[in-house]
Amino acid sequence: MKETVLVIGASGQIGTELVMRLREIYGDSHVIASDIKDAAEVVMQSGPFENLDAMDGSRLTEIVKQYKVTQVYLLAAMLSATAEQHRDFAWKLNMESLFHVLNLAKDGIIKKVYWPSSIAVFGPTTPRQNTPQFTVMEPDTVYGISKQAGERWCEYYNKKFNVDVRSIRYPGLIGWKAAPGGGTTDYAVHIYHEALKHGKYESFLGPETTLPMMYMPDAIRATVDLMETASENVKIRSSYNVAGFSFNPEDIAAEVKKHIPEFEISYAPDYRQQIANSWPQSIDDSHARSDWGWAHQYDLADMTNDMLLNLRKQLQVS
Ligand code: AKB
Repeated sequence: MKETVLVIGASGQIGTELVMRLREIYGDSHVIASDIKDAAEVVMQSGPFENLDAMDGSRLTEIVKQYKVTQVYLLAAMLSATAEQHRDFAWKLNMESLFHVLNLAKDGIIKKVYWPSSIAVFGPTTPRQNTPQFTVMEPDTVYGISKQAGERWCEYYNKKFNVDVRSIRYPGLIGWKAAPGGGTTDYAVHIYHEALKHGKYESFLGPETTLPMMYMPDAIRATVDLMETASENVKIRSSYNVAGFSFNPEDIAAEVKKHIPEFEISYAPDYRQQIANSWPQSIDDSHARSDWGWAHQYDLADMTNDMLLNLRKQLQVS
C-alpha cells in the first residue's frame, strides 16, 4: 500500500526541510504539508498544503480521511523560550495536538506517528555530561514538562494500544533553509545571519553555555531513518537520545571568525540563560546507534562552512 504522509507544522524550521525530504521519498502528491500559516514557497509549490490548527481535532481527522493519510509527523509545538511567556497556551498546544494524533493511531485510522521530543526533558538534577538515555528527569520549564509528559503518553499508547509511535529528543537544531522560532538554542542560527549582515552578534547566552547541537541535514536523516526502520528495531517508545556535537557561544564565534576575521561577539544573557543552565551539555546516544544505526556526520567546522556558504547566497552578501 502506498504511504501518504501528513506533516503538521510544515512551515517551521524542521517542517520546511522534512517535507521536501519526504516528498523525495514518497512523491510530491503523497506528502501533505499543513500549518496555520503558509509554508515556504518551495513547500507550497511542490505539493499539497492544507491550513490546519494542530489543536483542531475534527479538521485533522477530515484531512487524514480526505487524503487517506497513513503516517503523521506532528511538528507543531511551542518551544522553550516562548513557552515560558505563554504557559497555558504552550501546554494546551503541545499536549492537545499530541492526543489528537495518538488517538487517530489508536483508532486504526493512521498507522505510524512521529513526534519530536527534546533535550528539554532533562532538568537541573540530570547528569549534564554524556547524559544517559535513562536517567533522572525533572524538567523545570513548561516546554520540558510538556515534552516529558508527551514521552510518557507516547510510551503508554505504544504499550496499551500498540500504537507505532517514534520519537527523537532533538538537541538544538541549526539550519539555513528556515528560521527557528522561540527556542533557547536559536542563538546558534542567529549568529551566522548577524555575522554576515553586520559583522557582530550579541548573544543572549553567556560565553561558556555549552549545549548539545546538531546540523539540520543530520536531524532530517535521523528522523527519516527512525521512521523507516523496521518496527522491531524501535525498542524505545518514549524518545531516543541523539547527539551531534556540543559547543558554546565562544566556540561558535571562534569558528565564525575563521571565515569572517572581523566578526565580534558580545554577551547579554537574559531569561534564556536559566533554561540553558538546566539542560545537558552532551548526550549519550548509544541506544539510537545500536538500535537503528544512528551516526551523525557534521561537526562544528563542517556546519559553519556549509551555513556560511549557503547563507551568503541566500542573503546575497559577499
Ligand atoms: C529549544 O531551544 O527550545 C529547542 C529544543 C532544544 O528543543 N531548540
